[in-house]
Amino acid sequence: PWRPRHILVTGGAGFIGANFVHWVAQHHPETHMTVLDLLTYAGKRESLEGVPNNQLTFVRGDICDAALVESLASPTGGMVGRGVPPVDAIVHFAAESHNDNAIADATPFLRTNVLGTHVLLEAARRHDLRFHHISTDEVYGDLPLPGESPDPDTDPSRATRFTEESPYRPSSPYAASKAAADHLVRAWHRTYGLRTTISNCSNNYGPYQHVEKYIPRQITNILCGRRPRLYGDGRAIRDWIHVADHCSAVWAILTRGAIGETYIVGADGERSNLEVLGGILQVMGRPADDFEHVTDRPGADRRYALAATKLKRDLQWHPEHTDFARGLEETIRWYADHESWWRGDKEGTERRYLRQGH
Ligand code: NAD
Ligand code: TDX
Repeated sequence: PWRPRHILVTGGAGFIGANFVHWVAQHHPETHMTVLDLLTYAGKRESLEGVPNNQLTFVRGDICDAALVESLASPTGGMVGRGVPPVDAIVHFAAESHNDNAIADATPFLRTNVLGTHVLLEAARRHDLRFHHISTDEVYGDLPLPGESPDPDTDPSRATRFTEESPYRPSSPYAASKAAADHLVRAWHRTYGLRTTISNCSNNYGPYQHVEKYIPRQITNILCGRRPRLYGDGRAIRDWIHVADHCSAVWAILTRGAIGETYIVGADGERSNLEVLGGILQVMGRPADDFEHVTDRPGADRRYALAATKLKRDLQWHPEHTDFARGLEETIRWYADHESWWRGDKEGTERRYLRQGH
């Protein structure tokens, strides 16, 4: 089977990107990686500590910088020639990723998620690189909660879980920017024959996730002596997957996926926000009602649920970290043990939330 010899990993200092770089280092030590990351508020060089130096080149820079991207993607650019083979694939994680930030100001989301994806696609086209695009289930909009009437513009005949055939109907500015990027990738395959694949994954959890996201925010609130903050009624459902399972799925699709195809990535992890919070409070020895109710996002998505049937059937991928209680406990322990990793982000993040009423 085909194996990439040198991957350009965009956003490799972010949550999922860093987990992917560690995963590849562990499972495929023969593959070189160049990480291109702007180190925005969401990225940290430290998250890549422990990856062998001879397997990793780190470049701080912007995916919207066409000259820089060209220099890294070209067969004579970057580290190439110093014992490193030319880049043969781009795995594209870089994005503005947080819904609350997009609701406050979508400008950086359109720039990075849409224009940045275009810059990378053009470089991949010039050099005929394999291109894997990381996307989200949020492009499909949401599903009604069981027993709750669907909102008026929802088609009640829709399937009960998202599949690769679900229509695009993003509800939020972030989701709309990711949907736009997905459409560019599909068009570059159809029009120019670029060798692309797309994965649309559900909510990830695990180590190195920014404290603005739901699970790390609640864990670090408790570690700081603050109460967790639950949006709205807490009945919204997310389909949780451990980040390590997302990483193995990306590798399966990159190396064995059919060109031009989209794969849904999910691990049958549907849980309400209230249930997840209950688990965190229990593990951390707090009373079950020790949290605040705060205002929900405008237009908040109610339920995500994914059927990863195609990925399992065609590529024989299976999630391994399916014991959510255990994964949550390990994640709580990781944040307790890595306070220096997140402490510097906590105050600023909570100040931002206070301004947004969350
Ligand atoms: P993250 O916010 O933790 O990391 C994003 C990384 O991209 C950061 O390191 C940041 O510095 C970098 N970056 C941002 N703008 C950049 C630019 N212009 N140039 C170069 N680098 C830039 O995000 P994440 O949660 O790791 O998500 C990674 C990808 O996975 C995103 O494309 C996201 O849409 C997708 N995704 C995330 C989830 C999830 O649950 N977190 C689920 C499905 C899909
Ligand atoms: O403090 C909080 N309290 C709360 O109840 C926060 C930050 C969130 N929530 C709720 C909102 C959502 O229903 O928890 C749920 C999850 O929120 P986020 O962690 O912000 O994730 P979500 O909006 O579902 O998006 C995530 O999954 C899909 C990632 O951030 C996206 O990048 C990915 O595409």
